[in-house]
Amino acid sequence: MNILKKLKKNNKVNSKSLLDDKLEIDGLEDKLNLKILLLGSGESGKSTILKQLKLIHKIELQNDEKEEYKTGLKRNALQCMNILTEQLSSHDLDFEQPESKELSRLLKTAEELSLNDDENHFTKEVANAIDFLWTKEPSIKKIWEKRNDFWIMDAAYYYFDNVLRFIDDDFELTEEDYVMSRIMTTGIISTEINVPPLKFTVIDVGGQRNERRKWLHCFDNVSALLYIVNLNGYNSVLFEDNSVNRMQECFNLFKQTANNEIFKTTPIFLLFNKKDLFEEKIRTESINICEEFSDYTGSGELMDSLNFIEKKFKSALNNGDPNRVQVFHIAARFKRDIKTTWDDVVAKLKEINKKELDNILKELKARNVESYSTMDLKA
Ligand SMILES: Nc1nc2c(ncn2[C@@H]2O[C@H](COP(=O)(O)OP(=O)(O)O)[C@@H](O)[C@H]2O)c(=O)[nH]1
Ligand SMILES: [Mg+2]
Repeated sequence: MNILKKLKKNNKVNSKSLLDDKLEIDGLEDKLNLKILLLGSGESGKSTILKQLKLIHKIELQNDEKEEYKTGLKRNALQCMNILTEQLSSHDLDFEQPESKELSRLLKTAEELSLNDDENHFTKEVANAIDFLWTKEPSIKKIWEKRNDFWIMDAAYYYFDNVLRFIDDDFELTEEDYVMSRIMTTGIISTEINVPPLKFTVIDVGGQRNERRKWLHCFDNVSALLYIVNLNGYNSVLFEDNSVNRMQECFNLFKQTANNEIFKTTPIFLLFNKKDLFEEKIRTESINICEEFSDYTGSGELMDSLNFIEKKFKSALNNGDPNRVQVFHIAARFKRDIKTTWDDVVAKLKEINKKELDNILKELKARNVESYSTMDLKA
């Protein structure tokens, strides 16, 4: 063999082994990436949890996203007030202030126009009308008290309380506005969160009935399931179907999802959300109003009610080891609740996967991958 041929051959071998090495390292790094699914019916709080995770991990909002959430808040306020005024007649109520009827027409027109084009129909007059109806129209107060009979967003009060701020010329989106703004999720949204040496891919999905057939596409290789329950739903109704109780829907969906064969050994974190609203609501209405909890005869106090609900959900699991379920009671609107829950989820996943993850780190170190040289699972 002449010298040139020999050199070529050696080069080929070297670049091939380099490529193999790179592929192996990529493969090992992939195994440090854990996929987490956020599941639950619509409005349980999946996207709110993701927003809080982004805030905790300092994933900055782009300017166009900020604008989207600002527009979202205005749409939320307008839609919610129109729902309240529409509900008056079916509850034998009528406006009591002379100007209210005209103001409610203005709001209807603004919403209709905003469905048809992208123009800003949320004017100062619109915001003032919402504020007037919310603070000065007695029939709106009365219908608000009956809000569990029909569908309305859980955070409607927030949009009304803050509506005048939304039309300030220098309106800046606060952290709380971002968390409370409701934009319905469609499709599958994947977000990377770095917790070195691990990387988490957190998947958020649309929760409404028509969105759920898309869920199957992300059921493979799941490291943990975060199932979110809207506690406040025990006496309210679904967006998709006003005749279905929100908690019942959420319970049935949990039964169906968590018992799926594919999740037989998957750790499940059961997050009972909107504890703030629940705490307030159970003072006047027992959880036994929900059919699934009709056998509840306890004291009606917070912990007693929560324990009962927790037991019901756990007993719905007839697949795999029930001890793989961890329960949390949270209000996702508060960052501290998500911070402690997330820390616990990460710690638990490290513990469960410790042996495998330690081995991968060892292999990466053995290959002299510098970024892992000082890392271990505890870091
Ligand atoms: N009061 C209160 N509202 C919450 C809480 N968590 C979420 N929300 C509100 O519930 C609504 C639906 O939440 P979202 O995360 O969009 O639900 P998803 O459909 O499961 O993604 C939003 O308006 C949130 O601001 C909570 O802990 N307390
Ligand atoms: Mg969502």
